[in-house]
This record gives sequence, C-alpha cells and structure tokens, in this order.
Amino acid sequence: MPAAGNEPLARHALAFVLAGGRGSRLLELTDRRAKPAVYFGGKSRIIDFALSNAVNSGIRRIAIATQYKAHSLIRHLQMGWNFFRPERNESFDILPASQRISEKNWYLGTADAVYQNIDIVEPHNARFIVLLAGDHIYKMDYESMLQQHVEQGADVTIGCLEVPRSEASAFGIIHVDDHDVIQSFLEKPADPPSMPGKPEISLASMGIYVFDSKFLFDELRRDAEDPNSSHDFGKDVIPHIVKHGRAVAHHFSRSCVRSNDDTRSYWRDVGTLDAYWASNIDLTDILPELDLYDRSWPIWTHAEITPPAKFVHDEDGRRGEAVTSLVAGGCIISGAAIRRSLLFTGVRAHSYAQIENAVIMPYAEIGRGTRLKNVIIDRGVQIPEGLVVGEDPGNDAQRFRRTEQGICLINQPMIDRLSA
Ligand code: ADQ
Ligand code: ADP
Repeated sequence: MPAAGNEPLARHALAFVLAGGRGSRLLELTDRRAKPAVYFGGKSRIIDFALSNAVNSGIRRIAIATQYKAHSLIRHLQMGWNFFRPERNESFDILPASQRISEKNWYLGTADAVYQNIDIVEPHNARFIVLLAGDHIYKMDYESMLQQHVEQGADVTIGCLEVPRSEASAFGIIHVDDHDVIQSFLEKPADPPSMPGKPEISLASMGIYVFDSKFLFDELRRDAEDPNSSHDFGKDVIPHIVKHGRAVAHHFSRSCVRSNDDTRSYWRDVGTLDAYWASNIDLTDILPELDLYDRSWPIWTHAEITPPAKFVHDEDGRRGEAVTSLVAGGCIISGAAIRRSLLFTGVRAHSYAQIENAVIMPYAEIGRGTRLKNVIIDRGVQIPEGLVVGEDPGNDAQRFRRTEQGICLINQPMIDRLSA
C-alpha cells in the first residue's frame, strides 16, 4: 500500500515476467510444459502467483517472455488473463522468443529476453519496470518495493530474503551496508558468504528487480554490445550495476502479504519434485503457511467451468470420502478413501482406491482397488485397477520417477510401459 497522501507508484509500472525457463529439475513434469505452466495448489498454475501479485499490487501493464515449451503456458494466459483493456491504459503482451531482432532462434539469456522486446515495452511509457520470475510461489505487494526504490534513489532495487547458508549456492548472494545499499553481489557462489552476525544465514536475491525504465533500457543496450556478456541478469547486468551504479536491497519481509497475525514469510522456488510435492501437500495443513483463502489477496487464474465436486457411495455402500484434502470442481470420488491429498479439476477416483499424500493433476483417473501413497500424478493419467505405489521402493523406482525422498512422479508413458 502507498504511504498516505502519495499516489501509488504501481500505476506507473510495467511488470515484465520471465517465463521461459525449463525447470529441468522437475524432470518429466516439464517434459511438455514450461515450469511456470505447471499446476499448483488445486486450481492454479505457478505463474498465477507472480501475475496475481502484480495485479493485486495495482500494476495494470504486464509483459511475459516465453520460450521453452510455451504452448500450454500461452493457452493458459490467453484464457485466464485476457481482462486488460488498452482504453484504460492497461496492456498484456505475450512475447515468445521469435527472432524479432536477430536471426537467432532463442533469447540468449534473461537480459536478452527483455532487450529483444524493448521496442514493444518502451512505447507503454511506464516509468518503472518490475522484473519478475514466473516460477516462484509467494504473495508480495510490489508497491512497497517501488516506494523504497524511489525513496533511496536506486538504479536497481533487488528483492531479497534470508536463506540458510547451506542452500545459498543456488542464489545470487548480496552483501549490504547499514542503509541496504548493496556492496557486493555474487551469482551462485560455491562458498556463499554469510550475513554479519548470522553465520548460518545468507542474504539471497529473489531474482526480482525494480528499475527506472530508461536506466534499464540503456543498460540492456550497453550489455547487448558487450562481447564478454552472456546477457543474463544474474550473471552480467546486476553485477555490472552493483559495481558501477546504486543497487539497493528490498527485504521481502517488508512486503510479504500474510494473513491475520502470521509472522512467517512464505516464498518457495518449487524447483525440484520433492519441493513441489511438499509445497502442495503443505496446503492441506490446518493452518498452512500459504493462505489461498485470503480474499484480500486472491490468486487469479483461468478457472474452468465445472460442476461441483461430488462424493458418492459405491454399489457396495462404501463411502467416497476425502479428509485433510483439497478437492477441485468436477471431481467424482466414488467409494474411494482420500487422505492428505490435493485433487485438481475433474479427477475421478473409483471404488476401493486408497490415496494418501497425493498430488493429482486435472482429469487423472484412479482405477478400482489401487493403493497410492506419496505420489504426483500428471494430467489425464489413467491409473489402472489394482496398481500399488509407495509400498515397495525398489519396484517403484523401476516403474516410475522416484525421488530420493521417496516421492513417485507418474505420467502416462510410464503407465503405458507397464503393460508393454
Ligand atoms: P535463476 O532462477 O537460476 O537465478 P534463471 O535460470 O536465469 O535464473 O531464471 C530466472 C527466470 O527467468 C526464471 O523465471 C526463468 O523461467 C526465466 N528464464 C530463464 N531463461 C529465460 C529465457 N531465455 N527467456 C525468458 N525467460 C527465461 C535467478 C537470479 C539469482 C536469484 C534467483 C532467485 O539470477 O541471482 O538468486 O533467480 O531464484
Ligand atoms: P497442460 O500443461 O495444459 O496440462 P497438456 O499436459 O495436455 O497441457 O499438454 C502440454 C502441451 O503438450 C500441450 O500444449 C500440447 O500441445 C502438448 N501435448 C499434449 N499431449 C501431447 C502428446 N501426447 N504428445 C505430444 N505433445 C502433447
């Protein structure tokens, strides 16, 4: 929220969302879709979080760069996010890598993904660019980051959070002075430095940035000419600005949107199958860290029109039930017992099925008498009658993609191979 009497800065901002990365550690889950298009939380896709944050923060101009396996993502954006109106000075541009400037097939790096679209973004005359990643789960009010950017006269303001030092090699690591001015930035250092006075904690970049538009475009034009650059924000552009300009850190804890008197700051990368499974299953907790039911900060999405979820006895009088679970519209649970699971739109579960700790994507069908535990089931997969998963690690690992923590990802080709 803007300070009293101040005009919101968000209305002068354009959110540029990077949504081209593959998310290769999600393995077969991103075989056919980019990570931002992966389903999350029973109704949404991962990209809906960054986009909802932008809209809920008051930003009405959005551009999205796509690259890897973008079809599913683009279809979702067109169906769910087409409510922007040019006559109200709103815009929504989907920008696939398309050899617009050079003859090169792809965006070279994240900075190139913005550079190649300057001619589309610049005419929107936004004073600020809020640069976001399309693949993180969190709720954040970007207005307070914009306010800090202006108050501190920064060239770039970098969203950051405290992470355990043991995990810090996966991030850009920041060192700040007493006024949060960034003194050094190391992209994914092998031996990450800790925060002063906190030997086990490092200050990590969230990979989200606020720039004055003109400054950003000038930097990108400079970077494009640099033969030694890989044209990436984390590797090239940000280190250059930290060295030659004024970079400021914005602490996520200041703008994280929490519910009621919660003090925790929820942010997840969900980059691995284990992290993805856990973040989804956590939503079944009685008081989850991520509140999807807070009507003051809704997560917008493309919602299919479906009939309500239905729970029925089967012909033998066995109850169809789900406890400690999230069940989306269009599901039919017939004589199956479901615990601590998340069922997306249109899932069918048949008699005598026992399902526990499962993330089941839209329109999957669970056959009679199956026992499934600790699984992720991809969209539309037909689980055959009597299949048992989660009781024999060796056998599971041969048939499915089993993680170190014992989670099995199941897609249709794996099921087809069972009967081949
Ligand atoms: P990474 O997340 O490893 O680190 P990167 O792989 O470049 O950085 O991805 C950033 C975002 O850009 C992702 O949302 C990805 O989907 C997207 N993307 C990647 N390549 C793209 C392309 N060619 N076109 C369009 N979009 C693309 C970054 C920072 C770190 C920081 C972490 C926080 O570099 O400093 O700590 O984010 O997660
Ligand atoms: P979503 O990610 O929306 O669930 P799907 O899993 O149905 O979509 O498919 C992801 C993308 O892969 C789609 O855009 C579609 O074009 C493509 N696709 C779907 N099924 C197949 C298939 N059997 N073989 C090859 N490509 C497919």
